Amino acid sequence: IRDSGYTVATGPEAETAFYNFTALNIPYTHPSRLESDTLYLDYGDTEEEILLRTHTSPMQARYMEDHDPPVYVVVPGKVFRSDSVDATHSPVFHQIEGLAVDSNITFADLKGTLAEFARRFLGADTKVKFIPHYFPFTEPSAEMHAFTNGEWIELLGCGMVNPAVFEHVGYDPDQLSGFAFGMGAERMAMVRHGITDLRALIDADVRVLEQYR
Ligand code: 2U9
Repeated sequence: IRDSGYTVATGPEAETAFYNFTALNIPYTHPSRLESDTLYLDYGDTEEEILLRTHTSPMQARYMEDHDPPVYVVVPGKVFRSDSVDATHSPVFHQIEGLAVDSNITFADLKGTLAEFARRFLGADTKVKFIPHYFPFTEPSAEMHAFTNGEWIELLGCGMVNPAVFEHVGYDPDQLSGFAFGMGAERMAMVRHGITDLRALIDADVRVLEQYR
């Protein structure tokens, strides 16, 4: 992406349970694997059952299988959740996720990269803070919050890639480390432009769309 050194990769919206869940250290008993929380196209109780991806992360797993490290990749795309539409939720939305894997990646690289992203996205004087969180695919994990327009807001999730994920894609966790991050594209647009209802982005009212360049 422009001068950052990351390549952009895209992948399938219909995924297998292996890439959407298992490869990302989300076990069979995890609540998000239940039929009710995920939209299955071919429900089969196997790693090969087909579902609409709930995040773009399966593509980073595919990317690591197909490319030797180092990896610096960003994956944008459509994702699906069993949610009803309201001002801040949608069953279909977009994520932008990133992954950096190399021989000596540390949490300092994560902080520097994502702080620079916040400064470019929201303005040079933007402050950020990292708050501990939990994701199965990263350890440790955090939320990054940004101070903008006089208030702290949650911008994205991030963390150091869980060694269990490296095992699943055939990378050696003793030789490699990495960081990953994920954000909701609609949410980022809402934060940047002060949009309070996500539905403004999909109603296709030109009076709304004409306000944003
Ligand atoms: C691999 C390894 C690790 C991707 C990550 C997040 C944190 C995250 C959510 C934010 C709001 C998605 O849009 S949202 O609903 N995402 O917080 N995502 S780390 O970590 C990965 C991905 C792929 C192989």
